[in-house]
Amino acid sequence: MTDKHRKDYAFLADDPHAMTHDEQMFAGALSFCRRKYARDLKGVDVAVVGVPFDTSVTNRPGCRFGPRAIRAASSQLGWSRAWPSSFDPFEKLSVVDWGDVHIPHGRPEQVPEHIQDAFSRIIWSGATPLGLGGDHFTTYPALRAHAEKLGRPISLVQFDAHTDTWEAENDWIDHGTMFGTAVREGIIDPATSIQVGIRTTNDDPMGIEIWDAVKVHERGVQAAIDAILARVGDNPCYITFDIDCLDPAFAPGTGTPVCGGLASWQALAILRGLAGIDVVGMDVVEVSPAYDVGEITALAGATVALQLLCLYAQRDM
Ligand SMILES: [Mn+2]
Repeated sequence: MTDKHRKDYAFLADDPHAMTHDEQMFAGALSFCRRKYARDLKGVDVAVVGVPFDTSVTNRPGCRFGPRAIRAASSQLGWSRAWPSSFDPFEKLSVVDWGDVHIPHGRPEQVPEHIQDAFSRIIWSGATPLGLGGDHFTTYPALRAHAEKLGRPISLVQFDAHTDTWEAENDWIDHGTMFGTAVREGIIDPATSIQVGIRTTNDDPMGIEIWDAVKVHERGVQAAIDAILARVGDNPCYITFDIDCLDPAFAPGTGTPVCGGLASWQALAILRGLAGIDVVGMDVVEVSPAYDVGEITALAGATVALQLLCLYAQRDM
């Protein structure tokens, strides 16, 4: 007799390489793209990890609920190949949902260490983390974990409205200063790093190349792709996508929205154009569901995350 209760692939999926297309997209536990939850990462290529932390935001909070919202929105992306890609990333990659990093309550000073430890566990197991924020500070301990494994500074490809390199003390827990700290600490290599979509003023970009949103709008998607590929070259890179890179029309649900940003189609086209880049880590951050409308932002976040998986699947091209 057929098992009538074989569904809910978040628990029961038996093949981390295959996407199942016969589960109702509104049902089941909220794993990323209906992937199975797993902490055993043997044979796993990518572990999706939520980082529900938002107390380093400078304006509107709420992106601690981002991982849930992205997982929920991602459930409708699992039924078909990631359009317009010519392959299914889940056939090329074994992908699981690792669950969320434990954020210690009442011990904010311990949060960076907790996040770094989770990313280190994933990285040293041989898998690659795909982080779902959380505010953008959460990228900093992830970068630390990667740089430690690489044994050298990592190249950063940052999609963002803000540079996040503003001046602060090194132990500042702040979503607007951590990339400045990362440059000073030798975690990021600024000479091979680039920021795309910027539309706030910062007099000291700390040696990182900036393609602000105006430049992307004026010169176009292909020019932005060329600039990123030229900047990063063959270096291993971390792609971080702050959802506020997108215009508030495409991503209203975020803490520090800025007008004049990229359309979601521009950002997705740029990501697609990076096929072959040596991506070793990636995240999507700053989705804040309380300010979202009709899940626009969560869906954008989930779609970007899926596009990052496609990119990861193409890194050997
Ligand atoms: Mn940011």
